Amino acid sequence: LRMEGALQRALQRQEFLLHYQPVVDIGSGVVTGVEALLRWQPLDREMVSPAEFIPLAEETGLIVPIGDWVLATAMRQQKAWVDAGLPPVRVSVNLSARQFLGQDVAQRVGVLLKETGCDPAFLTLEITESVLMENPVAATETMGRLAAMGVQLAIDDFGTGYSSLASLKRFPIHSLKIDRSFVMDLTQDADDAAIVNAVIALAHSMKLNVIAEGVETQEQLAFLQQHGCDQMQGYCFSRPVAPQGIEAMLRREA
Ligand code: G
Ligand code: G
Ligand code: MN
Ligand code: NA
Repeated sequence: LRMEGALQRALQRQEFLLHYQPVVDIGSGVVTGVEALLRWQPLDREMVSPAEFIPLAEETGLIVPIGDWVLATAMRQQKAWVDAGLPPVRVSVNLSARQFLGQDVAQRVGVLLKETGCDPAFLTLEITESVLMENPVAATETMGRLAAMGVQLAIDDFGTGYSSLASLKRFPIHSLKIDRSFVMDLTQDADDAAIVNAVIALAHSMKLNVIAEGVETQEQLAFLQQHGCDQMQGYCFSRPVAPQGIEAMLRREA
């Protein structure tokens, strides 16, 4: 497989980078956090979207070293922003199935917290609903160890999988992220509006923070605001940007 070799070389050649998308408090409009999103910039070609290479990286297992690089880089960045005197910002990192279930991720995060000086209280790990439901018992155990270190946990793409309310209650999580597919047609589709409302109510009844993803329009934003959603991310506020772009936003707010 040519792509597999290319991905392997990309790590060695340091062709990966992270962009960060602001997560905004809906009430105040303040940037409270960022989500780290992987980018691949080959030397002499156009940027490759993670949608194109993450599935292959998952299949081949390369997602483990790549994901480890993402985790370490995002944690170092969080510390660098603190050291630069910027207002504290929560950094969220996506964990893949293999990273979360196939290795001792809690142990690895513990090592990286020491190595990077990242503040665990400002680190969130995002795990998709489907990954959690692949092995709810192991997931609960791993999440418990991460939560004990002070790291926060979020369920990503919420609503696209099938978590039971019982397991949702057992997971030591802090946030639910409403999948972009429900936000997209929120203002046209009554079913999507009902689903979003139900997820907000569910999250709040369990004392969880709720974040809407993929918010593109003022109408969607107004709906989410009216219905008590806590935070949002999406093109309507900002696309994912290079770290310097985040720094500029945080300086404007400081
Ligand atoms: O940023 P973008 O929309 O291109 O991301 C496409 C997909 O890749 C999304 O589903 C996103 O969750 C996933 N993704 C982006 N960065 C990472 C990462 O660092 N690790 C994992 N596992 N998935 C990521
Ligand atoms: O799976 P995950 O939620 O981690 O993926 C986030 C992906 O969604 C990223 O690839 C990011 O670039 C993309 N994204 C972020 N905001 C928006 C948005 O407002 N609209 C659309 N279409 N995509 C978005
Ligand atoms: Mn995510
Ligand atoms: Na998502």
